[in-house]
Amino acid sequence: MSNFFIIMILLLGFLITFQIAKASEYVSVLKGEKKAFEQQNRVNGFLMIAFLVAGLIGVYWCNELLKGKMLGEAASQHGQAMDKLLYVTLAITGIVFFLTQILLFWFAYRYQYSEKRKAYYFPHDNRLEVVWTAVPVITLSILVGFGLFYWYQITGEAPKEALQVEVTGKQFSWIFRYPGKDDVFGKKFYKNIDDGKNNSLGLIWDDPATHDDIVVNNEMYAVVNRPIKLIINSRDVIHDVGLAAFRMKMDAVPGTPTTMWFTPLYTTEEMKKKTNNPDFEYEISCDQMCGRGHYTMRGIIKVVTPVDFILWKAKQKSNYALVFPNTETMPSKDTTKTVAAVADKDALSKTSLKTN
Ligand SMILES: [Cu+2]
Repeated sequence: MSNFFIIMILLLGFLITFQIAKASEYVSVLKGEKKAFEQQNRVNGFLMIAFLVAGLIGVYWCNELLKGKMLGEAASQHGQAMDKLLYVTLAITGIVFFLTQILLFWFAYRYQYSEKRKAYYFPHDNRLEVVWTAVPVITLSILVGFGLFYWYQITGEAPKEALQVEVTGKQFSWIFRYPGKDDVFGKKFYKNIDDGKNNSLGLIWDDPATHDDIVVNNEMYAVVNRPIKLIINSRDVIHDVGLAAFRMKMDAVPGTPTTMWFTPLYTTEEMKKKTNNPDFEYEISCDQMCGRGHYTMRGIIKVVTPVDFILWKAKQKSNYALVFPNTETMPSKDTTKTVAAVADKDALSKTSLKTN
């Protein structure tokens, strides 16, 4: 029904515009072509200025409306660098925007038709062409260059001391895995995934390196001022790890692990004070429409002090210990490496091969 009304309104609008155009045509016949043409020119000139002023007021209004509603200060080193880049880009494009828009509409008004003026014939100038091509090319190349520099940094090699966390998206939640004391992620295989048997990642229990792996749902722990490297996977469809407060974002693609690393600058507690919001939490959102429950894919990242992190980790039981409560859980480091070397690379997930 509402579609019908929309179509009717559009049709009516079209008819009205058509009738007005027709009426103004009759008026011009009555008044004489020349006079009508001059009047139309004046009206158009005035409309140009009106549009410019209304547009600039609109820009100011939007700015006032959204002031303070933007994300707060970036909470990672990379995020702060990227914010700076964004502000520089906004400043440059902003200046160009105001200059070109004001000139565009002002010229259209100022140089409207006049009997007393003859247009200066100016068809082409090579120097001008070079200038207005080269200046944007150089400016944009510099901006894109900086963007690429930061991109390669966050997707590149993480510092040695980085905390490694495997993030797996699934419909519709996040699974986080920490390597245990051996600092090695045990092998996994997607056909082993069995939520009923408490093996949401498909860990291979024959690989001793899996025995101390800690698997937690929807709440991840990170250490303040320590780089953290995320190894990102998906169990089903494409998801996207969105970390707005850290200005980070990376697709979670089934079968193709992606990585990114960053350094959190403030603990969750510090952010609560900074933002004046006692309920503040670092959020991990799914930034890729992934199905019916997409909006529920909200995870939490707790950024804590190194001591709190050790305490938290000590309290966690390994996934293996949850599945086999009566078995010894700590494999020695040597066995882990042997198994990793012998493992069949095709059948096993490549993620687990990435140790450091
Ligand atoms: Cu998702």
